[in-house]
Amino acid sequence: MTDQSYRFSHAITRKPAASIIAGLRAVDLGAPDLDLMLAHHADYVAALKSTGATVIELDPLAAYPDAVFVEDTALCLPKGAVIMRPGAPSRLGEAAEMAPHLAVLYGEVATIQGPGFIEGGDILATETEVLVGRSARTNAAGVAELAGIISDWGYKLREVQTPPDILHFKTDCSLLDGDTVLATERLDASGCFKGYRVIHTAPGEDAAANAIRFNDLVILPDGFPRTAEKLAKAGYTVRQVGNSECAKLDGGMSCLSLRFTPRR
Ligand code: CIR
Repeated sequence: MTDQSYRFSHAITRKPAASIIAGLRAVDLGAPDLDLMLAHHADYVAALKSTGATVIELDPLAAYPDAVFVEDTALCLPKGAVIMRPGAPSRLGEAAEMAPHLAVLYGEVATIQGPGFIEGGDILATETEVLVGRSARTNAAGVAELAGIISDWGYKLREVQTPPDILHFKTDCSLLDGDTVLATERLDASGCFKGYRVIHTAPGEDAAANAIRFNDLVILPDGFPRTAEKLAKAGYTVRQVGNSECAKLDGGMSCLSLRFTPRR
């Protein structure tokens, strides 16, 4: 077991634009407050940087209201990066915006050409496999195209199902270390984590599942004290970051960055 599924030299983030108020959401919980979101975003970037990683902070992209959620635009693996093809029509153009930034670091990048769709939020890369949840944003053709690309790099892809009414697979889970995941009970009940050690989010705290392990930290959205305590008891160093505004747009900790160690 290595630590390459959670030790990263780099992260890429993108500042939210004022157009974020037009971001996609399943349920309207009111407009996000841009100033508060910017403050939370700065805390998030500071947490990433505090681990010693290089964080590339991209400028806001006003033309794409959801562009702050950079995770959905690419999959970054040690052996290569793949530009995604978002299933949300308003987000399709975001992926091409990310390509040059990853090309600088990886040398060259692969691209999902379509006609399928796939978003990074549906992909959990563990030590041994790349789990991809089919969802309203990620279809069979998108998964198949990704499988073809990464199998050439020696990775094994396993297709699973994102639960209905859940935006992305990783809305409900995150990797804590090479073989441990944090997951909601409802996702774990689907059986997709057989063979992994699973820590459940505390009852009533499902939204805590969208966390990230980034180097020595587990970065958790603020407001889920019982899950934070569970993780601390399990030996993880937990950092909580405010997420109230991104949560209005169905976003969590993983959506806000691409995390990787490029090997060229
Ligand atoms: C969307 O619906 O696409 C955005 N409002 C939220 C994207 C969250 N991204 C993620 O979970 N990886």
